[in-house]
Amino acid sequence: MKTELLSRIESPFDLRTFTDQELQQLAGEIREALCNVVSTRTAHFASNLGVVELCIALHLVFDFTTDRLIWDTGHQIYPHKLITGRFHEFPTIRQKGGLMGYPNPHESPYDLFMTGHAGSSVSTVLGLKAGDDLLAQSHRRAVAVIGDGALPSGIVFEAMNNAAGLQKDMLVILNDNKMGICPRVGGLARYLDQARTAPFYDDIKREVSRMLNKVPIVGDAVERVLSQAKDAVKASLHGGMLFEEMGFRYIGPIDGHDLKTLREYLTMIKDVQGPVLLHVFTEKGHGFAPACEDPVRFHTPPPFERREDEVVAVKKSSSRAYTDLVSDAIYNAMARDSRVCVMTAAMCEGTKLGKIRTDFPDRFFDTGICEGHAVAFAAGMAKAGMRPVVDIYSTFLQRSYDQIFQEVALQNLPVTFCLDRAGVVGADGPTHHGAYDNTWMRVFPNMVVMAPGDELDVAPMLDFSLTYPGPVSLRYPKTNIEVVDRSVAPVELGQAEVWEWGADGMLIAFGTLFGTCVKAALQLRSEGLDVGVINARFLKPLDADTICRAVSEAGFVVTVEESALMGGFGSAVLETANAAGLRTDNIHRLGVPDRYIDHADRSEQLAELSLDVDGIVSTAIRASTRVQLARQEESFS
Ligand SMILES: Cc1ncc(C[n+]2csc(CCOP(=O)(O)OP(=O)(O)O)c2C)c(N)n1
Repeated sequence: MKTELLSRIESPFDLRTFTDQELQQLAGEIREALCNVVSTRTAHFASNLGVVELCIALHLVFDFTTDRLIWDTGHQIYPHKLITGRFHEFPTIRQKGGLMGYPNPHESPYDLFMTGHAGSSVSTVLGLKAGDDLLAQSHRRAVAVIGDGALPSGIVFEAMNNAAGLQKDMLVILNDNKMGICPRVGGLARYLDQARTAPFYDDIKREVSRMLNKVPIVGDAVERVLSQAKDAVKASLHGGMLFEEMGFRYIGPIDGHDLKTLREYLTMIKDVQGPVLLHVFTEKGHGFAPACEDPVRFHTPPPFERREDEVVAVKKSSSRAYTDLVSDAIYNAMARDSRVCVMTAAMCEGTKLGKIRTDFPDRFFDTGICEGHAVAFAAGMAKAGMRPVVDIYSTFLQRSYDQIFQEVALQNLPVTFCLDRAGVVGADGPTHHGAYDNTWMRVFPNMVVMAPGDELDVAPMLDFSLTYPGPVSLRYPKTNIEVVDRSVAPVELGQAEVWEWGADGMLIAFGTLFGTCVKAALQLRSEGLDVGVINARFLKPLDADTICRAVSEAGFVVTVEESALMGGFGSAVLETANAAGLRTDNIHRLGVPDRYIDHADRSEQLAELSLDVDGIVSTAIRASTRVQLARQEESFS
């Protein structure tokens, strides 16, 4: 791989020694480095290809050892990592012990926040600026780069409103590539589309660049350029100058792949007072034709083989995941019942709702990256008599916690929450684990909380949720489906399913680790311990009879969940046993402890948490040993 310049960069200051031609070469080398690594593993790709020039220009014009830079979401951070001293580690990205696929302050002072959720950059940059001002650090400039997909998030407008009110000196760069993961949707999308087509823009660009080239770009001249640009933009956007009206100075749009223009504009506006929005047009996948042609697929492609600028093969997986089953179950429910509709928050691809979008366009709703709105919107639909399914990753649903509480649970409305990626998620790491929903869902009165034990539970649970007269949360992890050999009991509210009883111990699984528990029980039996397994199915209402029987009759109980231990399923078992007056010292809980779990393969993470067969077996053996020692002590005394 040709990375002559890239390999010489130790800090972004090295860029300043490069000629214009070398900077162009550097952009090519960064794309080459991205292609080489991303082709070997699933990782963010097209978004990174699209910000190469913008990233170089930012580091040339600003000094981010003192100035502040936040890449919204953080999935487009790879070029930034490459030029902030992490080129040599880059091949380790998203692997256990290697670089994270998102900004990580533990890796570099150039990464300020560990993020992976969209929309918060403008708020944090405003906070940095306000803090710096109060701490006599006003010289520190503040920059947020936000995509047009993240822009409609409510929090962005909260922050812009606040920034305009405070009139803080800060720069928001709108990286407009017409895409979220899928093509952008909604009214703001249409608004931005107008800027692409407005013929008048060419004139503004010509005029602004003429002035930039002609006049010394300081003081009054800058003001003149900016106000002319503003008037021109106002006219071209049919009087709807959203950003200007909100109190931001709007500049652009400019070509985000033209390094010279980017540098000129950034240099011109970096010391402009008050909040400024620079509108930059980029192309998702720029510089790698297959990614430009299919940016949806190349947002996070599976490993692929390439020859030069061509993809010759993409590694395909034939296995089906829980996501596939849930999407099929929703599809079937929609086919049966015209009241069933589905909401996604810009994650149609990830939640595999594409066929539903095509076949039921009037009952498929993509709200954009607006989880809070999606939930309140579903509440309205439920109140109107529909049966909405909110299909959102567990981690992103956190954004809508208050709407789950007030608009849904408090009103006892029949909304089904499908929590995808609930559990550990592998290479995305701490920002993306769906590790907390057991805890936060179960605390709301009216909420039913359930999880399928295996493939056979999925459709019956989804169907159950659509007949239940209140809110239901259904969680499932990012993994391939599994079937546990058994005669399946029907899904009934608050009923667990007993695989087999065991006198020495019982493993109680909430979720798809049921199969792992069965394997562990079989291994324990082969080692002489009589261990049984329960597929809990419901965390709320918990099957108190079955759980209490296990706690009182078996020597020990191990609860197994892919979620935070604090307040989760195991806690519910402890609470139930305690309320029934049972002893609880024989209950052992496996799950996610009170710390963040680093990125790694999902299987590595499960092993680290003792949520694999070995971990469950050794926990059970330790529990059994304790029981035996206690019995011996009792017999001696
Ligand atoms: C709160 C939240 N919801 C959903 C996602 C999943 N997600 C990751 S990137 C992305 C698209 C972002 O689009 P945009 O901001 O335009 O950036 P681009 O990839 O186009 O550069 C989405 C929906 C997320 N990271 N955070």
